[in-house]
Amino acid sequence: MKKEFKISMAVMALATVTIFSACNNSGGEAKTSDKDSSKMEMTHEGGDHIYACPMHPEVTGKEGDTCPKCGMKLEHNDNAGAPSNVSMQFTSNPATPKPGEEVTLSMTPKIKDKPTEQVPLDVEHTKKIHLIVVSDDLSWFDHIHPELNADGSYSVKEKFPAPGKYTLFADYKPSGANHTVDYLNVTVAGTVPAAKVYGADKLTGTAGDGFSVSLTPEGGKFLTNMAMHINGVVMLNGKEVDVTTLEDYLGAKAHMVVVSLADKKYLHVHPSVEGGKFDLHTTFEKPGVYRGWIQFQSKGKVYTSDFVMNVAEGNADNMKGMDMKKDEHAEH
Ligand SMILES: [Cu+2]
Repeated sequence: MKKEFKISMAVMALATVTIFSACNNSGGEAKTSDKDSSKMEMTHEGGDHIYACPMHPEVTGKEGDTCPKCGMKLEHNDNAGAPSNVSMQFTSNPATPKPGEEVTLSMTPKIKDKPTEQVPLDVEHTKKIHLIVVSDDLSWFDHIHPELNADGSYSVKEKFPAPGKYTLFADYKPSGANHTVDYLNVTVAGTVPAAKVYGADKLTGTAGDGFSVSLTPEGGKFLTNMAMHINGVVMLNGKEVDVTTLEDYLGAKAHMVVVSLADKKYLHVHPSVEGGKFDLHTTFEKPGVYRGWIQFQSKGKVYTSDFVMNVAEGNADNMKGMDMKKDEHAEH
């Protein structure tokens, strides 16, 4: 976090300079400790298959294990745990755009200490880079996909609506290495408008054309220190939609991103489908205000619903209640 902060300060101060982001965030999560990675290597040398969480590749284990961070079943993955030495060399042109001005965002994956080497990226969810863009107060969100150019860079055009700082999460996977999220910044010129202030949870988000999505955290509240399950129901004109009837968007029935307001921590939430509803799992590491955006597709059109979640510190008292609910659920 300290490094990211330094980089964002540098971007603000030297917005015209290309910033080589030196920090690698594996899925925005804490780095694998040396102890864990040596354990992983030994397992690999022993000829056993490695199982890793699809969303948190640093979490490895054996077949049948589940990820303590999100509750997903670990999947066979021989690449799991391979450290990513890759980060995005990023430029925006113009470097300090005006509100509403078209900006070209360019990024090139670079291997540390090998600046001339081209870095192939795997296609994930039908794209090589998912770029999530949010305003500093998280009142504005966009999800775009830079496309590969002949020179090995990826670029995409964007228009930022208002002055102020924007955080860009470049979500990608170098071939043979870990899933990576780089945190980039663009500062838009002008007087920054007052930041949006958030109050209570907003768990129903309208999406246009009569669509809305409602979230319900299992156990009734959002807490840290536990794998959260959140139910997501899609409604169309007041009637529940079986989410299996939605079209695939980027190779899945929905995509969800959650970002913390205070430190812009990026959580890619994996929505699985259960009984015609979404079952979203994630882990909140710190208490505070989070915003979420879920995106899905119907009749060729992409819809976005947005949410406000107030996450409390999970402690012995409030988690006890959650466990009871969980047990009830398990007995069904
Ligand atoms: Cu994407």
